[in-house]
Amino acid sequence: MGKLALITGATSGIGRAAALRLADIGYDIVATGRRADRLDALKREIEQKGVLCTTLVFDVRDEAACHAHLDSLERVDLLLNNAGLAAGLEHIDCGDTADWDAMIDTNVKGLLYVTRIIAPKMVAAHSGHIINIGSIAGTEPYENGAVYCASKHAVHAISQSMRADLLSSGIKVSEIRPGMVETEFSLVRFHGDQARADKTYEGVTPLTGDDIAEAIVWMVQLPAHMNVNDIVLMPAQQAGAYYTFRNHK
Ligand code: NDP
Ligand code: 8X3
Repeated sequence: MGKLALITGATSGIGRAAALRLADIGYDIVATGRRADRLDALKREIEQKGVLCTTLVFDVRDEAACHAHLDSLERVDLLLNNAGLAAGLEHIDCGDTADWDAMIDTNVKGLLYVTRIIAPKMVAAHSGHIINIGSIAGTEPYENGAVYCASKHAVHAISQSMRADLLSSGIKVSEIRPGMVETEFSLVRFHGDQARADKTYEGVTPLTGDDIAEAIVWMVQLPAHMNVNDIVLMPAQQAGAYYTFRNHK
């Protein structure tokens, strides 16, 4: 029986790339997200690789939906807590509280709901690996990003605590904290404004979802006695939240 990876937010970006790369190394995939058509297409692509792909359409903010879709999973070897978003880029006095709710409810509470369901299964099996997708925003608060940064600071704290909590159960917990990755992230952050999203990557070669997936497949294939606690992955042109070198035309 092959290993099974559960990936939240597999309809796009990092999650989609990770699903494909994990399938390449023989994982059966459970791919989740809210967009059923995207998941159907991903399933077809993954099954051509000769592994199984199950798709689950639900919103990680809905705890009852998380239970309805995940309770029956018998075994999960790898949980990739990836579903997340930034919404808006505003000073604190101008932010939209609906955006704030979406970020906290998805990036923090959604990750917790899914983990609360899957971690006991791993504890019972005395094995498993949880990889949380954090961000450089999880250690570098930046102007206009108070709530996104707060949500990723929470992911950073939760990752460290859960690593300690699950240590005696033989479960690895890793966190990946990327800088700029070109996905649908900026389009979502700017509520569908493609021109503004494109500006984020102007003059820079950003990371891709596949770059992050490459780190994931490396991390999951390390020997049993080795764990990556925390890894920061950056474009070569970005040193931190405030330091990006852009090529000018
Ligand atoms: P994308 O927007 O391309 O992908 C986000 C994924 O999350 C989609 O599959 C989306 O699926 C899913 N998702 C969002 N909200 C929900 C929800 N409520 N319920 C279920 N699934 C949801 O962005 P990325 O791939 O870049 O983002 C993945 C993770 O990486 C996020 O946690 C993000 O914060 C983090 N990150 C991204 C960086 C970047 O520069 N791109 C840098 C650092 C971290 P659907 O809409 O179908 O539900
Ligand atoms: C995404 C990277 O710098 O836009 O988490 O916050 S950043």
